[in-house]
Amino acid sequence: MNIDKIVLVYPKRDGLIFGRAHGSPYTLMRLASLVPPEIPVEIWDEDLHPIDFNRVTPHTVMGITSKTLSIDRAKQIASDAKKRGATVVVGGTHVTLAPDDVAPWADAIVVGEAYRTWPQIIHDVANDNLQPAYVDEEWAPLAGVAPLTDRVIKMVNEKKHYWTPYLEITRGCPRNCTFCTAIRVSGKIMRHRPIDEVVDEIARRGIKRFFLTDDNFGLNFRTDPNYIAQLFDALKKLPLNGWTAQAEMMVGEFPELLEMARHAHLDKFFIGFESVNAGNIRELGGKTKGSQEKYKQIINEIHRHGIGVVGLFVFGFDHDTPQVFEDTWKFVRESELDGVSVTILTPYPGTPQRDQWIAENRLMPDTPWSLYDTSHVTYYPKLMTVDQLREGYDWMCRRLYNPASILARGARAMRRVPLAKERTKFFSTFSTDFGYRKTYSFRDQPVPEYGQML
Ligand code: B12
Ligand code: SF4
Repeated sequence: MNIDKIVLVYPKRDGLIFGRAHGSPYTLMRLASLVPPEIPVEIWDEDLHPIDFNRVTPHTVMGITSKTLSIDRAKQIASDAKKRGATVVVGGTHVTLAPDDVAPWADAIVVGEAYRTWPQIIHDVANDNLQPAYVDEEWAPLAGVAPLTDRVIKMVNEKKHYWTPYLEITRGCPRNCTFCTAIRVSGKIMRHRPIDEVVDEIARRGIKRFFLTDDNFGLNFRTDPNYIAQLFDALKKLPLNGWTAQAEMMVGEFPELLEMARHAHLDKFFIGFESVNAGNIRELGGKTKGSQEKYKQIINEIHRHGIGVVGLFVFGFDHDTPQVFEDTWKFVRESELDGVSVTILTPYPGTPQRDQWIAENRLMPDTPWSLYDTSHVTYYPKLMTVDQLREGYDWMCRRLYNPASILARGARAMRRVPLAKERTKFFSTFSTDFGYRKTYSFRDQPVPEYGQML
């Protein structure tokens, strides 16, 4: 087939916040960079603009990225594009976790990573030889893989259209917490991008602040401190305003690296404490033991190095009773956290948690995938009723994300910021909690029908 253009689609959910979308379409930027220069490529982010199906032709290849909560929208987009004769390829998290769910309605599915399969797909389409499925779960080294091209950087114009640029430095997590998809989406082996490639990408994108896509950047403090030290040395020299990484709490045990992190402009860790209930340790992959005193010590230690901490908590584990909400709220009030994310445990396909609950017949029947957004209850909890979990979660969110609470936490966090940096840190100090407030707002909305999404 003669390809007239390749379009890469990010299905809508979040829309715009003050005229810009939440975060840059980093996955699609990396994939677009693999498209040979002679083929036109475009990124259609449905959070920015409605899809113009009039521009879809029988010579269009459409690649759609998928999360579980947006897979129904992806299916509708695929159906409309196929009516216009396009070839539709679907990749990403949901396909990787549940390929059989997508295979019936896509021309091709892409399971696992696509750094090698995506160029092959483009080649196969051009030669009328598209296969129904492409799988890459080898977790190959990241060196030299899909550097962002200048064509893509210019086309996306992150500064104009997006609040948060994303960046990948490492990939993978060996922990295998029962509820998490990381091991299947990013692999069990922790892999690193070469530092010079990371530095080059930041410089060419001209970004001053970013959020790492790495599932567990912090684990590298223990497993590969030399890489981390070299990375921090390199980032220290860049004119950055700040950056954020996901980590587990043991980063607090590495004071020298924390000090280097601060000089490398890292200003916020998202830390998965997951639960204040020590009964849940089996589910947490050995990374935390539910000890609140230990959590507080770690938060203090990280603060001591001038780095903020956003605490992530999940509700609805099998040892949780309604008491978990009070306990978490008390912990949040006492702990000086700079931001808080609370989610309802969600049995995503491909996780040990889902397998267990299927075996125990505890998944709610007929739950649409769009409710797999971590703020809806999709299963029958063990030690509370569905209503208790739902109402406890609402109670918690109302306390955490009311403007007064957000301002109080933000003001406390600002007190730790040196005067000279207050202007550049102001936005990031408050934006995390306000972002979670917006995410929680989906809780009250009815499930949209396909046609209502735009
Ligand atoms: C960045 C990120 C976000 C950003 C997204 C910004 C954006 N515009 O993309 C933000 C913060 C907004 C976000 C929000 C949410 N996220 Co999120 N997010 C991630 C994260 C950390 C990184 C994804 C990423 O960019 N990776 C780097 C890129 C380069 O790789 P990649 O995406 O894995 O893509 C590769 C392959 O999957 C494949 N591929 C992907 N798409 C396609 C498409 C085609 C056509 C092809 C060929 C290949 C292909 O090729 C790529 C290269 O190999 C992942 C965890 C992770 N590490 O994967 C979670 C993750 C995707 N998010 C998740 C969740 C649950 C959410 C939220 C529901 C959280 C919440 N409580 O609100 C929301 C949903 C919002 C929404 N509208 O979708 C889950 C998804 C689970 C699932 N089954 O769907 C993940 C896996 C985290 C987890 N471990 O549970 N998220
Ligand atoms: S440590 Fe974090 S990224 Fe790793 S498996 Fe557990 S929840 Fe997922």
